[in-house]
Amino acid sequence: MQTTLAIIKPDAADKEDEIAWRIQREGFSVKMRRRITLTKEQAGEFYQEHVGKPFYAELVKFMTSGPIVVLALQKFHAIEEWRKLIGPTNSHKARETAPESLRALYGTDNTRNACHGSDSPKSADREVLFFFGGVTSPSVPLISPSDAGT
Ligand code: DGI
Repeated sequence: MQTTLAIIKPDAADKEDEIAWRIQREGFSVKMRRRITLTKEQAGEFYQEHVGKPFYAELVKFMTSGPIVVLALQKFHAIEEWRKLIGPTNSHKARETAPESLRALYGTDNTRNACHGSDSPKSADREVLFFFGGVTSPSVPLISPSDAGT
């Protein structure tokens, strides 16, 4: 089993129920869930690898524009499987190449792209720690697949 960090971004947070249903159908377990609004500092730290890139300011502005839903998802090959489910970064491209992907269905463009997924085991560890303080944190309730939408 592998754990990945998923985010339902501000443009799709109101579609959480639909996305949670899809998450369940695709066989992921929701280990942890938080609904939060990021500060500029938090968003900047989360996306620190993109500091200095031309889209960085727009990215931070978007990610702080409303609540997000953060999920720790578990499945065999969760990192790759979740990346496949969300589709390519650019939602325009997702609609062309992966029309059933979450970014195709719920995203708009290259910035407003509905979902995030860790891209490697190292970033999954860092990102789960960033939002949940570690996968075994006793302070966060565990959610089973059967109530993932709640
Ligand atoms: O792992 P991804 O989210 O697919 O992509 P990433 O880690 O390379 O970039 C993080 C986010 O930054 C991505 O979801 C949207 C934004 N981004 C990446 N590349 C571009 C971009 N935004 C714009 N406007 N243009 C880009 O080229």
